[in-house]
Amino acid sequence: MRQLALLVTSETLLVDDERGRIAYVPEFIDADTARDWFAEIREGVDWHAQRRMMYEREVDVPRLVSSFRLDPPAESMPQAILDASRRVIERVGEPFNSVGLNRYRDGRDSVAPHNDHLNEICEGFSIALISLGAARRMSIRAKAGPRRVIHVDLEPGSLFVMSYAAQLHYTHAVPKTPNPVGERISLAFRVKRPRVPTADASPTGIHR
Ligand SMILES: O=C(O)CCC(=O)C(=O)O
Repeated sequence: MRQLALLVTSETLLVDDERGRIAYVPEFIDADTARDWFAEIREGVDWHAQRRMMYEREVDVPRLVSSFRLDPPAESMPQAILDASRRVIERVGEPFNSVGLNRYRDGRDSVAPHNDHLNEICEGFSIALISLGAARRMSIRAKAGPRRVIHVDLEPGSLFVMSYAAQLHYTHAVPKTPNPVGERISLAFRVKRPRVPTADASPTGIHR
């Protein structure tokens, strides 16, 4: 009972109503492990710079990204990500089968306000984020009234969990900051829909 009480008090509920549930768990991973995972993932992952269309112009995505499926995990996946996925699955109790990685090199890197692509994730399941490296601010905004804005500094080793319903009613963002800030890596765990065979499977398939 004592241990359960400690677990419950370590979780801060930022949102918990008919518009969804958003929870923040600082020190989910101890500081030494968070430091080791950051170093291993930074070095061991094949990071990509991406471009995307914005207002009819192609622009850089302001961060590096990568991703892995967990069903089953690729052999090239760093052990740290496997360990992190086990911890998150155990804590949240949901069958996360993919992890998206974001690497923010400095305060100019960011993610704009958005909700997750609901057509890619299984209905009803949460999105869980582990933060490593420098702390960065997450800004959460209700899409409709009553107006609600929440800012939370995502500390290294923390866990941040948003319910599926929260994706319908809130956006989340990691804004740019003019303050000097070190590198940050986030691991975003999702329950993705099963992969469907695409035209890419044909010998002359078109790659997107
Ligand atoms: O880096 C973060 O904590 C947020 C990442 C995010 O919003 C996303 O991957 O969709």
